Amino acid sequence: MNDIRNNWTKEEILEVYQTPLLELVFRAAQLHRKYNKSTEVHVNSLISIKTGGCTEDCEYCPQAARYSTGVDVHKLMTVEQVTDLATKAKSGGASRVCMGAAWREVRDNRDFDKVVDMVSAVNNLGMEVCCTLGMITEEQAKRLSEAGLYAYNHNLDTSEEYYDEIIHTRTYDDRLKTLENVRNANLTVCSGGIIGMGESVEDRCGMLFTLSHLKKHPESVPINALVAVEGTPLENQPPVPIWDMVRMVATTRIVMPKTVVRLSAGRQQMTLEGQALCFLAGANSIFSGEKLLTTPNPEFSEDMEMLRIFGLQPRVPFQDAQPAKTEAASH
Ligand code: SAM
Ligand code: DTB
Ligand code: SF4
Repeated sequence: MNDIRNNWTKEEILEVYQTPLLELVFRAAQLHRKYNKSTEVHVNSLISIKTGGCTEDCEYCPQAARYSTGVDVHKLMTVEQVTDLATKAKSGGASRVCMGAAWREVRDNRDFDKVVDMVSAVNNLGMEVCCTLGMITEEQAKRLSEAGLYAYNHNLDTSEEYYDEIIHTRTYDDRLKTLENVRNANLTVCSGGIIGMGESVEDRCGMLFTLSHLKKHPESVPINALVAVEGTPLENQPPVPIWDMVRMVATTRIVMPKTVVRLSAGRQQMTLEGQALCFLAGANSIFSGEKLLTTPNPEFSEDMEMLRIFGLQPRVPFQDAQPAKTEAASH
């Protein structure tokens, strides 16, 4: 049977998720080796270019203005601040920088002009650049693409059915529209979600169902374990068991064999052994560096040591890029 499919049923995905654990890991590992260079890991670094004070109501998020989480609000960074941080990330071993802003959506204003400048500056360092700025129009996405943007992240977060329980200020269709705009601008699509928000196993599989039914699978799928931040409505959620993370990673790998599966938020709470199982199950990307957007994360040196122990190598940037976007890398 063809492994790359856009016609998975919800029942099939659930059956995969519920396969006995080690069988599931083995099957995912086989597909991972068939479609990807299994010794390589994409190392990405997050820069929170605009932090906190967000108008939106996403129950997991420490940056929503309506929750008191103690996050320091910062206006948009300068291009210099971003290039400095990106340069440090590059020397730490990162090949991609993901710039995140606590915005509902992109607006055509001076702040956006500045983000466009940040994108070209980081692209000129020879790094892949990703942005996550909330909802975006096709025209805005094209502008970023022309400045050298490589990927745009916009998560579905959860299933269509569970979505309204968590996010109250924009709809699932809004999210899908943004993903369509990103695709139409010829950017690569990064979209995944969070587990541990009280959703059912069916919801986790439902999210993978929607992602796998997009016209083209996202090039990368971040799987976040909820970081339960004090002050958010989800502060008392119990930690995600490592077995759930392994199952989610393996199921994502099987449903979308070629996609880059990113072990995203929640690694600070995971053991090395737990992460090793996730890599075996097909994870091939991480966020590295002491902070995610606002919460702690393993430092570059710790992660490089982890990869060394596992016999994995950080991947060099731009291997799958279009020629136009590789210029900076070849200089
Ligand atoms: N404001 C933009 C947006 O919402 O699209 C971009 C930044 S937002 C923080 C990016 C993603 O981070 C969210 O969609 C969510 O999946 C993830 N995220 C936010 N808070 C999280 C948390 N506490 N634990 C795990 N993931 C989280
Ligand atoms: C993604 O899926 N996870 C990252 C990135 N994309 C933007 C963000 C995780 C944020 C975790 C909570 C925080 O540090 O604020
Ligand atoms: Fe704002 Fe994004 Fe956080 Fe939602 S997830 S509150 S849009 S920063």
